[in-house]
Amino acid sequence: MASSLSPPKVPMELHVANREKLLQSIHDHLSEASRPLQGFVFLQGGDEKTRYCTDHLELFRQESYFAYLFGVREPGFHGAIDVDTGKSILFAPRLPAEYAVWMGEIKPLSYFEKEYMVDLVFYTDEIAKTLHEHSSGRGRPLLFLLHGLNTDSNNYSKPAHFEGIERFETDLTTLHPILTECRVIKSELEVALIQFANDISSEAHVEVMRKTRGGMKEYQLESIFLHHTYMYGGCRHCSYTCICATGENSAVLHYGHAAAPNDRTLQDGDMALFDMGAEYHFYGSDITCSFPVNGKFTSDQSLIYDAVLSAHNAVISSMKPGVNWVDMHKLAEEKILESLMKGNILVGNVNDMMAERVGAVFMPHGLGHFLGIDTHDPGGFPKELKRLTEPGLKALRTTRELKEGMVITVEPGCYFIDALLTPAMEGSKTSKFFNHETIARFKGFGGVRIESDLHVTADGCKNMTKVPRETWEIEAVMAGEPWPLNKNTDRAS
Ligand SMILES: [Mn+2]
Repeated sequence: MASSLSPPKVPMELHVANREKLLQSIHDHLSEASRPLQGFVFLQGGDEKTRYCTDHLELFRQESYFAYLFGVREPGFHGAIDVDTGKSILFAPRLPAEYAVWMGEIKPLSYFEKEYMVDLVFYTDEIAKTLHEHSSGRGRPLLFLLHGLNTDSNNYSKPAHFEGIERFETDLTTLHPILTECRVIKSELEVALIQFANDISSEAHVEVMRKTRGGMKEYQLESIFLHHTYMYGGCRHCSYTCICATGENSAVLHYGHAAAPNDRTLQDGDMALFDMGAEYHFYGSDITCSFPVNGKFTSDQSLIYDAVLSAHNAVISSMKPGVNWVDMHKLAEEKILESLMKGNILVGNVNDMMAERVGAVFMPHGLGHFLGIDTHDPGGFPKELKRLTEPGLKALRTTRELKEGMVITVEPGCYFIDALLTPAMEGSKTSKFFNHETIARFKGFGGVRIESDLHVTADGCKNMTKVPRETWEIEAVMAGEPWPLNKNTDRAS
């Protein structure tokens, strides 16, 4: 199948607006602290890397905070925003004449000024001089540098460095929390890019579903996804490494890495769990579809799938500004536990199970995370919020209340992971909840995850992901029905 989509024009106004938003937030912060509205926000873009000791250049992807503010695709840049005047300045690397021989045209500074809609462009060897000349205050100019913790990776962003920085005052604490918070609430232009990444990725997921057959290799489905999103969406990058897990691999949460490279042969009767999302102009998508490899759900597969779908749908129906994400995680757990009770996998009382954290045995990961320029977009834990410590809840990437303009994934899952099931089934407080006989049937089942990307609106949320979700929709699409389904086959309408 070809595609109904084509890559949209990228509006650089998006980054102008991002800079204006940051400037306003910094002004508010400085005014509140009775500090002068002076100095420069100063960031260093990413640098190109070679493969180990070789001259093989790895494909460059811009650092995310720099991408947010400037949208610059090329490596080796620095960028400044004058806090006083709001003027934006880019610093481009001065390329050697040889560059034109091997890499192509050396673009003039005026090109970057126009392309990235900034006020001024200089070379990176002119940073100190330029900032001194444009500084409005007396004494050494102040630089607001980016330094702070990424609460998902536990890594720190590296503050900018350049020759002559010792002739400036530096502030390492103000910028990071403010800029991170700017990224949490998406503008309409940002949402449009995330929507395109969702549209092309949704279409690619459907294409993968249609082509899945027993006997294929997992990487062949990965390849179909990559081809579709690149061929028709111009998406050169994915938001993350594709997880193409089938059979018991679907219980390996981050399957697909170099040591587990999507290389299993699909068997008739397997469940597939495909977690794949394309990125378009830095903005990503994060989508998981689970379905039977042979296109027909068995009753056990429907039982687990519908348990997860009921959690997915219940959360989406409850989401709106003011709702706390921990409550949404618990709602998802409750729905899954209720379904597993109905399916005779668990016995007892859901509240008692919740108190013993039985939900985390089946869903050890968090319900979802912010999505934007990073798959795990930052801002989940502003400094007043702490991570929780209980099983399952401790894996949450945010415990915040929802706000209008957030984009967050909803990705409940139910997995049969021996490393979690065995101790829970043997534990003195939890053993009684498990129907040991029924559970034996699910050994090697793997797991199900259903993941959509949600945009929080003024009074609810909008699902940006458009893939078949009901079991009958999946079966129809895998049997060759068009997607979206025709009205007469769409039982929901
Ligand atoms: Mn995700």
